[in-house]
Amino acid sequence: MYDVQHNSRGLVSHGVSACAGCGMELIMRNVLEVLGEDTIILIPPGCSALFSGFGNETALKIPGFQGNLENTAACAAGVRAALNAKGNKHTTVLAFAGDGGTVDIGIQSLSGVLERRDKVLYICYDNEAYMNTGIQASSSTPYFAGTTTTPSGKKTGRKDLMQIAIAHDIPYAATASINNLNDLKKKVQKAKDTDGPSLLHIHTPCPTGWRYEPAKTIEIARAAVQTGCWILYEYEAGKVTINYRQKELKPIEEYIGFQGRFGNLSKEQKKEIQDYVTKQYNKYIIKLEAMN
Ligand SMILES: Cc1ncc(C[n+]2csc(CCOP(=O)(O)OP(=O)(O)O)c2C)c(N)n1
Ligand code: SF4
Ligand SMILES: [Mg+2]
Repeated sequence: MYDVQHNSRGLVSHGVSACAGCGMELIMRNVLEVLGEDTIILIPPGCSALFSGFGNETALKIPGFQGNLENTAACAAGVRAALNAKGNKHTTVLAFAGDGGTVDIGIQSLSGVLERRDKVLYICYDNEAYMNTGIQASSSTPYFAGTTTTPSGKKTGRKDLMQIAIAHDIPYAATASINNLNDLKKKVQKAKDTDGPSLLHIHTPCPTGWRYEPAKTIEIARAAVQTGCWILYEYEAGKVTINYRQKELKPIEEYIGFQGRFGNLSKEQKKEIQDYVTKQYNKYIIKLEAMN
């Protein structure tokens, strides 16, 4: 039998056709390293389908199924129900979906899983657009980001997936970043051990869609946290913990300055985005603190 514990290549084979510097590939490798081989994965269309593969080829050494963009969570719930019927409580059922497949097209099936308390680990890797079909904006695309459907920058902010999940009062939900893999892995373990639905919302830099040098993926992820564009926190048994606080936010330029998707902004627009992010960040921290 394949011994993952003693094989550093883990449960994902090499030669996956993700772009160089893909944040999502790093997430997949690290998540499966924590979950281990007693896992069944559900993947919708999107860049993560590069792992489920095509025909009889797959990059994953665990069982899985590729469903539709709108029903990843429902498919996961079905697998869970089948396992439960067989008395299997130990296998982790993992839904691994992009932002488009989560906050837009699959939001209703996700809500159903959260409401029914199905024991499913749902991960949304958020690369902030529909990348696999040509970088169209999703409702997770941030304010002012350029995509093929928002060429002069998106005119609205992003949907708040975490607060939508928390509104269902699920046992565990957390944000994470590939800038801090230890924190990410701890959260994966907690989610795995949760008795009921759990959700991880992971910020996922994408060199192709965000238009930056592939070698800068981790730097960009770090800058998102340090500039207040991504907040690391968790909701556990009704209590909120903010996992990281930047004493003083870094200027937004240190995040958006590297990325072509913000490359057309004027000086005034950059000032506007700075004011927007600072205000949103401060408001959000107050809101999180008030939740306890
Ligand atoms: C209902 C439906 N609408 C549109 C598509 C076409 N489609 C396939 S993958 C994809 C992009 C999904 O974006 P996201 O979930 O953010 O994943 P990413 O590609 O960014 O990894 C789209 C729009 C589809 N498969 N099903
Ligand atoms: S488009 Fe982005 S998310 Fe998709 S494989 Fe390339 S880098 Fe990864
Ligand atoms: Mg996406």
